[in-house]
Amino acid sequence: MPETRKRPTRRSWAEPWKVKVVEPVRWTSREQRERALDDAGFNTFLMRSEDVYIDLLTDSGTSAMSDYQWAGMMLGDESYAGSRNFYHLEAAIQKYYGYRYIVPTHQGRGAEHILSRMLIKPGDFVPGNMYFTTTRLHQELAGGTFVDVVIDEAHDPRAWLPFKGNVDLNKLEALIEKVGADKIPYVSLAATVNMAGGQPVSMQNVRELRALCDRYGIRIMLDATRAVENAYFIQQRDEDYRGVPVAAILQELCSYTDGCTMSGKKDSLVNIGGWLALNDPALFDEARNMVVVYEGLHTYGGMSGRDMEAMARGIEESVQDDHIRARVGQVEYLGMNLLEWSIPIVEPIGGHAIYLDAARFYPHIPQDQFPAQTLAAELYLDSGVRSMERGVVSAGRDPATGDHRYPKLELVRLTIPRRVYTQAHMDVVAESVDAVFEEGKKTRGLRMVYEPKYLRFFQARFERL
Ligand code: PM9
Repeated sequence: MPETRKRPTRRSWAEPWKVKVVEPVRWTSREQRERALDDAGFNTFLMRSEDVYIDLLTDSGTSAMSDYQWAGMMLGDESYAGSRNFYHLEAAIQKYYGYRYIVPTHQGRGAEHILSRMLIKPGDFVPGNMYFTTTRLHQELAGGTFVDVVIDEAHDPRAWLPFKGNVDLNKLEALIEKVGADKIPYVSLAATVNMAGGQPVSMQNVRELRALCDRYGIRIMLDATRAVENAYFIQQRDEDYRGVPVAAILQELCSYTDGCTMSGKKDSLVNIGGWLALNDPALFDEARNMVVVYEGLHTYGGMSGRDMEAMARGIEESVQDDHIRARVGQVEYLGMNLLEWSIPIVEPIGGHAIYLDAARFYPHIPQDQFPAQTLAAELYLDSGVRSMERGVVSAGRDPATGDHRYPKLELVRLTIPRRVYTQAHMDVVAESVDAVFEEGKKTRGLRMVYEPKYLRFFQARFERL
């Protein structure tokens, strides 16, 4: 062996699975993409997936299921009432999340709807660590007003904090003192915080939040959609949790809360499904009654038996340390590539997505000409990569004034589905983002030509200025 032989300086990790089934994706020409974007009114939600090459619109319902989950699909008990798969799902949630009572729903917003209708009265205030689109809308439809109590740094894409999703307890206490605890049905705690870039909350923060809420007799309802990813960040970033299994961290995190809403389409590795979990038997009774009105019987809540089985098995897989490490690791891989090329992204890198800072891509485009919507369109035109606007369009209008809400963050989300794409796909994405960044100054903004009443980002249409 030559003495000068060069050796790698790193030891790489790899995904804890191998591919058994593949789904072809289609490369398109620039002309095809221009036509597709035009037909979709410059809104990536209105595109046909056939026209997309690499789909980073969302990690919601887009995961690849394992052979163990697919095997479970064959064991679906499609009885109207009392399906055995419901009991498996209930047991998995009780075991890994630790809540006592489970109400299944068709997806996360079904659970948000029931929770909001049950607990929020007109005139109430719902504090939370940054808004999420569907969550806030259900709070508003129930007559509540969402109040942002996340730490200030969460609104700054450049602030580097290990737990940038934390609740600002001073802001929360000031709100309680101002409006009174009886006007606050619960604190809406997200882990991780999607709109801030997939940023986690620390265990210490949640513990202190519990103590504060106990002093005032206020409930904490967790949005557990990506709580496993949050638990992983706690393991990685908090000395006290080094070496503690993610499953144990998740249990502890949930133990400080009174219940959760859940979109199983994310952490739980399924294409559809969700739940509402509660510890209070009286609330459970009410939710169980309500679910039959809006979702389905309390032992299916809008899901088929096979979907519930896949979710029960997905939950078990989702809390495995090697799974979650590879999942977040892939997001990190893409983000590190972009940072190396000085592309402006939200830092630190979050759990489920890379967020491009559209404000720094296009400093010449004012926010009412939709820089992030523009960037998502340009990225698609360059390479067929589909992403999602998370800026002024997503923020919607203030129900009181009717004006656009102008969020501090004007972002485009490159959301990585779980167990779907390879490192090579991530390389293609990074190179396309770089090409679009280079073209920055030449890019023009958009005008909105159609705006639906609710959650406008899903269906609004735009034209180039
Ligand atoms: N999140 C996402 O792409 C899908 C719909 S919005 C584009 O990020 C949180 C934190 C979510 C979430 C959905 C829901 C609603 C609640 N909380 O989509 O109804 O990220 O299952 O969940 C989406 P469902």
